[in-house]
Amino acid sequence: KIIGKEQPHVAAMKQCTGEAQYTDDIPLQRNELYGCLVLSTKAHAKILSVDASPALETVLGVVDYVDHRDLPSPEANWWRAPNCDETFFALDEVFSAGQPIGMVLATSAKIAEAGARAVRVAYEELPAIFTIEEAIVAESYFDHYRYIHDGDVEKAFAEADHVFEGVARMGGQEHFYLETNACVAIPKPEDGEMEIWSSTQNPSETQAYVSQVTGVAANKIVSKVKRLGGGFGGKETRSIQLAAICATAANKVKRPVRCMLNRDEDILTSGQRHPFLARWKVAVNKDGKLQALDTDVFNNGGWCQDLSGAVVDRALSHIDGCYKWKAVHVRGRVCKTNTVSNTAFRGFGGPQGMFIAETYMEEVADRLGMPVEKLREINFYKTDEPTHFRQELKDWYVPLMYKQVLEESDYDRRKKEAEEFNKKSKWKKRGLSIIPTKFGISFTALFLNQAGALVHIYHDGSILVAHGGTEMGQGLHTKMTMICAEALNVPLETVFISETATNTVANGSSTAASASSDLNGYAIWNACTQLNERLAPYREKMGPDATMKDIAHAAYFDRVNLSANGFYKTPDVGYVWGPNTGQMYFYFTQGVAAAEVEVDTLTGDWTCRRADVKMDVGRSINPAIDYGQIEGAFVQGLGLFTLEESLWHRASGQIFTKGPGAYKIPGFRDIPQEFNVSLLKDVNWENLRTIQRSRGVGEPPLFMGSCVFFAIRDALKAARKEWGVEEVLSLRSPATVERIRISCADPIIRRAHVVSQEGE
Ligand code: LUZ
Ligand code: MOS
Repeated sequence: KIIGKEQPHVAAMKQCTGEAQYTDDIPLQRNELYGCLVLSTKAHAKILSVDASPALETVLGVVDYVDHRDLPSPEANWWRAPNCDETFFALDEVFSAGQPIGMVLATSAKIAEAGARAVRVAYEELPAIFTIEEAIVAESYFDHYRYIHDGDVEKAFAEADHVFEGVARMGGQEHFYLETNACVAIPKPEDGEMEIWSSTQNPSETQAYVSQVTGVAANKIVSKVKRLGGGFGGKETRSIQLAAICATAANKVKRPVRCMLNRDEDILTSGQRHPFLARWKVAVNKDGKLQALDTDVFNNGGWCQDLSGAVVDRALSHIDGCYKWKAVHVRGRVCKTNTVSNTAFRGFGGPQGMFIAETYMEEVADRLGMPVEKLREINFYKTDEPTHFRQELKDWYVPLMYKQVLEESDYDRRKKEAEEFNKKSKWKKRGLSIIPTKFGISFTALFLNQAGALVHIYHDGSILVAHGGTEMGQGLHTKMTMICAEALNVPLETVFISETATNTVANGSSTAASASSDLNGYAIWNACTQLNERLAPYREKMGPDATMKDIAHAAYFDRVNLSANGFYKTPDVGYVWGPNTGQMYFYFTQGVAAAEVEVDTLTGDWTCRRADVKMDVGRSINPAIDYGQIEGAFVQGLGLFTLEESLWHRASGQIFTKGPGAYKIPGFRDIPQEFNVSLLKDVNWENLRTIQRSRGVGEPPLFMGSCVFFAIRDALKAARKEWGVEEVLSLRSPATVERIRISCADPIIRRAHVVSQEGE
């Protein structure tokens, strides 16, 4: 029995020692050139002229300049189905700073960079907008409008005791994977073949667009990745921009082209998590029972759509939090602005939807004068109750985990202690919060819920597995190796996964949506089932002591096919927007987290004294990996809601926070001082039909980090009470030290007269 064991990440040692190979570690190719992007420096402008001659004529070592004119056709420039509303290379207008215009090719990275700087671009600036608020005023939206409507909303509002309104606002997040986007495009001598190595979550879409920009059919393009140094959604689609540009360049000069973005370039060009704004209206009764929710949700898509529509869709489906409503009407729009194109980021709108939910829960509780912990508890869904998109909650353990976390974290006692502390402490305030989560597992685009695998047994008994998923540190290959080893009943060490490549497994989906263990795991399982059928006669004949080497050897000499192709598609799912029918998600991964913070109200600085996280990940395939995912996601969520803030120069539209100097990701000091993580045990998952009844784990814990934000809000309420401020606190995310300091509302800050310039 291998599945379910704590097993170290198969590449852990290699990654620690530096032995592990990433895209830019591929040895220098013969004749290779290095590329450097020429990027728009304007947020919105007409391009009057681009003059590459200073680069080509004065910088020694510059070989060529590549732009849209080097594509096989004008159509080849347009990408990102189904909207195809963006170009790989800018034409005569740029819509965002950081939009690629061209690429300079040179004999070294340094020379390419000097060459890119020498390219002269003349612009005529046009008006630009950056924020959601500006887009709403200008009615600048993409052509994507979706809603979920369930129950009689008008009636529920008319009959409820109270109607409360508010605005929830949260900022985006830079992915800040350790490995920036990187690519090596290697043209082959014959038939236009090309090999493309790209640090991508999406080798198949990379292949498709490399095929498009080189004008060669997909069967001659091989897209590969061994591992990524982190993706987090940032390489679900955006990596293709660089890959297609490198491929265009390599195709033009018929030489290998390499480019690995530096941190500035990566942040300037690759997009972030979507900022969100929601105008919510809640009908609630005196007893705290939620009645109806009516909300307009907006996200900032940036200059082109990318995945923004799907992101706002997922927010709409998570805006109920974990709470039962009589009636819901929520509407989602994507704002078109002149920022970089925002994209998938771990959670994909789910955390934003649930942040809106917990924001209205907090403010409704304050207005009712009820503890928010109580408001949450009395409104939890019960088992089998349907969500607003009419999916019954099976194997529903949020209420149970809520009780367990309250008990295990000694929540009530610590809450009382914090209140005592706050009475005695004037400038330091403590706060606690407990937050539930449910995260729907499945791509909302039905066709993406499929995966393939290829399993070879060599007749020395060793096994090579290929599947459609990419390894980005999350441990997918570890889990897949375990599944294969158990399915074939062989030792773990005899199973190997080398890389993800489009010539072994075709038509894969991006490694995303927390579904890759489910999807690829079953594809591998299905391939192994076929092999087991073929090997059964040998196993029977040779007895239980026969090794795979013995068995495979015998089968090989009997001319048995020792390779199998497996496939899996998620059953049952298929939601229809509008009529609100069909199943949206295969299941929900669930969790509850509690946190305690202490805030220094004079500086806005704070520390998380303790956090307790419990997740229902079903029967884990590998608890060691899952603990790592939960801890990592929690801290990444903590960063999202409290530390990380992207800032833009208003005049130029350029991102100011281009690196670790200006953009703060969590460090060691930001990890909770006491951090307790546990998995839900001793329940049945009767309805789960995944491998061993495990649940996807990649994204669901991220929202749990928000309990630190809401604990800060709790501490701020104590701080404001000190000064007699009764007004309900509308705290936007991220709760940076500046925002915390301002929200303390003490006489010092009131004298400072801080006025928000953010256009609230
Ligand atoms: N990507 C996507 C995702 O294309 N569709 C989704 O529903 C999704 N969900 C989570 C993360 N990535
Ligand atoms: Mo993702 S946000 O599952 O790439």
